[in-house]
Amino acid sequence: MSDSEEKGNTGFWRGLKTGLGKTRGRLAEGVGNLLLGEKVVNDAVMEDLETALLLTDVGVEATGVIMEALAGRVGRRELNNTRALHAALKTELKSMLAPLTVPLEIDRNQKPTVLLFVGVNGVGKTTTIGKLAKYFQQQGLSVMLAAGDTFRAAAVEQLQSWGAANDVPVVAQHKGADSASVVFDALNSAKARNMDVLIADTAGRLQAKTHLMDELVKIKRVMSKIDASAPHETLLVLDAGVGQNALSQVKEFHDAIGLTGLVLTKLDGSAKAGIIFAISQKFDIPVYFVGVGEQLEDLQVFEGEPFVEALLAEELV
Ligand SMILES: Nc1nc2c(ncn2[C@@H]2O[C@H](COP(=O)(O)OP(=O)(O)OP(=O)(O)O)[C@@H](O)[C@H]2O)c(=O)[nH]1
Ligand SMILES: [Mg+2]
Repeated sequence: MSDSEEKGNTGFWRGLKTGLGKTRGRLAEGVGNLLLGEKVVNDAVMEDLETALLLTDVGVEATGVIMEALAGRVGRRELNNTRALHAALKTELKSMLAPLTVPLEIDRNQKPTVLLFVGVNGVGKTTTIGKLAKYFQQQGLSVMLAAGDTFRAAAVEQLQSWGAANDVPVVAQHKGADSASVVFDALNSAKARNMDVLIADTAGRLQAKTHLMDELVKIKRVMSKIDASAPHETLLVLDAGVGQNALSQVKEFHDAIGLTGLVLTKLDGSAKAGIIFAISQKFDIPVYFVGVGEQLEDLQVFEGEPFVEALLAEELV
């Protein structure tokens, strides 16, 4: 993983460009047209662009905002041809993502900084935690994990074996244990061992009768008994493949427990990466990381500008 802004042939840029390939392909029909010579911008061009945005899940609201801004400039004759429209589209998309581009800061004086990971099942919480633990270790930070997903025995084992292989301590209990109690123990232990970062995994799915949000509220309450400022970040992991459904997930989790950041995974498998613009239109929550594949380096620090450049890159791969 790299937070380099450089383009060229860096792994960061290649990964982002490849990862966004499906969405770029779907956008290409409407957006690629803009690059075929310097044609006049007419209604058909604008309609193709609008359709391309909607097809990649930018959503009705954000598409409306983008199209209105562009149509205004076309009307004022500021955009004389399709190439100018393409450039204006880039600028518009970048400005939409600017508020979401905030680095995740770890305060080295706060020991531990607690990151609580939440999200529905299968979105990539545990995988992201593994990748991030490595990322923090590479920055010289000590990391501990809390196996707060006690729903499946395999979930506890997944984290434990990953921790053993990577020399990261994992606090866990048996399957079915109270996850708030696992997190409570982990926070006490992380404090006693003076760890820099504690990352808590949680279940995405529970037995029918237990309410996920109630459990998360309890986890937060228990943490705050040990450290009133914990958790320092509450991060929702979203699978980019679910499209518009991501919006209701953000709302539901944010209303219940208050989110401080988002991670958007599986962009590589999705042609719906436009969902990030819909998110930016509705919520003021930073996107800290994006997942563009299953390898360690495929979790990238999110930055709006290279994201848009990769999405609208002229060559297809
Ligand atoms: N292609 C791709 N796959 C990913 C990405 N992130 C995670 N995955 C895969 O998604 C699957 C589910 O990931 P997990 O990390 O187990 O998801 P989870 O949210 O912890 O799931 P539960 O524990 O069941 O709630 C795994 O096979 C991961 O390898 C990504 O960015 N790209
Ligand atoms: Mg998991």
